[in-house]
Amino acid sequence: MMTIASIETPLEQYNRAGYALFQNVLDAQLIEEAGRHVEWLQEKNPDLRPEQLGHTLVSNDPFWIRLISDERLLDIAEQFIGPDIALFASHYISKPAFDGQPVLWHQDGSYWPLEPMEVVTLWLAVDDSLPENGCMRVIPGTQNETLQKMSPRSDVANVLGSGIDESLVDEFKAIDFVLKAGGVSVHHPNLIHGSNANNSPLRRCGLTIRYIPTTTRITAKGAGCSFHLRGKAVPGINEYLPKPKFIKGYHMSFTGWERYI
Ligand SMILES: O=C(O)CCC(=O)C(=O)O
Repeated sequence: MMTIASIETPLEQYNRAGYALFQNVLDAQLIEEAGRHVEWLQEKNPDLRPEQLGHTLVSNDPFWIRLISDERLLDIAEQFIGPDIALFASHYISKPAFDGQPVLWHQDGSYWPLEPMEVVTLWLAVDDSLPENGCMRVIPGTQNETLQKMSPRSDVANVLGSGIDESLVDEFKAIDFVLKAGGVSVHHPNLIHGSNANNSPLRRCGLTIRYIPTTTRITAKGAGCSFHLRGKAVPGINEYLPKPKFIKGYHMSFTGWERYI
């Protein structure tokens, strides 16, 4: 008897396990620019730890908008949230060599003022991301659990300053997201996930990008950086920011900056 192997689509895997992985999404030149962007941001913001580059820095940064608007990333987001897409938030979490802070176990949706909680995260590997340098780890299947309250945590230096009650986390079930630079992972807002400290000689930088369908309302002013990126906006749901204009000598130069003047 012949058996036909069934191959899950990324969406089927996401619905079953809460995540999907895509290798070789962005090309080496754009990833090199993203790596240079992180260094440029660090120079401009010496008071911020490199795990904290995001939020207010995004809206006036043409390269950032160019990167998160890349059609290859939007094509992935569209598989999970449909064709009408906006940005809610984006952060680089760049863990320096030997000194990268952990992200404690958490559920993203517990932090977010979104109604309904329809949102998908794409996590773009700017560096190779491995267990040694603190890659993302997830507990598969926990996307079906309800959102818990996150508790403040200062017993260990960590990126979020908070996390989920660890008695709710079955760490034996954790899997590592191993990605080459240019690869992308996708995860659900209820999925329990985190990452270990980086004590290795290799930087581990990832860019989190939170995409929402244009039917999702951002309910707190100033909570994100909302740009309309693809498809139709829904009148009365969100106000979207205008794309920033490139200013030579002020912004980081990048391939295609001419499209932002
Ligand atoms: O970059 C990391 O280590 C964690 C990322 C994360 O928690 C997220 O994207 O929600």
